[in-house]
Amino acid sequence: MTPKKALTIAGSDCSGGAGIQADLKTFQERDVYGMSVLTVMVAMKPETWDHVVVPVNSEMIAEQFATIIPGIGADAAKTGMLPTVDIITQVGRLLATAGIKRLVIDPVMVCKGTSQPLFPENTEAMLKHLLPLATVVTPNTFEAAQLAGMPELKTQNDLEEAARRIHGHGVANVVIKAARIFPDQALNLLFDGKSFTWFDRPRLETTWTHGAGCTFSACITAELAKHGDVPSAVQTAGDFVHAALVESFPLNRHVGAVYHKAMAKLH
Ligand code: PXL
Repeated sequence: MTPKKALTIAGSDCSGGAGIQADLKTFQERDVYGMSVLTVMVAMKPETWDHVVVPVNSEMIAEQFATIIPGIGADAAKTGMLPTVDIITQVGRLLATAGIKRLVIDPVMVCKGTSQPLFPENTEAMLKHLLPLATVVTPNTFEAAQLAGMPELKTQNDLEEAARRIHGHGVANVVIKAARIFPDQALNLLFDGKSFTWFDRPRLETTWTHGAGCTFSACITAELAKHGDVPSAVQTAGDFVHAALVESFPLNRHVGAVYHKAMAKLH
């Protein structure tokens, strides 16, 4: 049987935990055929884990995209790290005419292990060029606050207000990941413009969380590629990341990654 196909438009995390590496591993685990458009390369200094970030040039982004749309076709797509306003704008224009029915925007603004947010003007560009096209947007609480124009999200009411504001930018479904702001719970909030659905899991005490966000949005993308509905995709992605976090492991003294194979091993 021909598998469903999913595309990630994202950066390379050469450490293997996040970025396109996480996305392709997750697509494989969820039984969809994975394809990629690389937007940026990220390397890390071994002593400090400071990130070195080199964007891919726009001609090559366009060539990769054309390979897939119209060259192959995709049942669903996601975006991850888009390093500049120009690249966000370009990817938005490419997606606007691509006719991809199921699109997940992961508004990556910061890498775990570094506190350096990507540029604030990127937030504006994402709101303008990407959110109106999206089936689902998956910010964490920091990203949600930026997108919503709120200083900080601390309560469930704050999260609902942020979801309402983000939904106002034209995205069909907002999923806010609140893994860190409540003491015992990892909550995900889904807002479809009408109702709020809360997904409640016990919070895991691990510092090896690298790749959790990319893996979550990739799993939603894979489930949508298989024509799953949005609430089921969010549920499966939460289960997938929870399992991957239970078996997360250190890569070195700076960082540890989620284990993408964990859910498959449970069955
Ligand atoms: O985890 C966010 C992230 C996304 N994409 C790439 C990254 C990182 C963090 O390191 O390198 C390519």
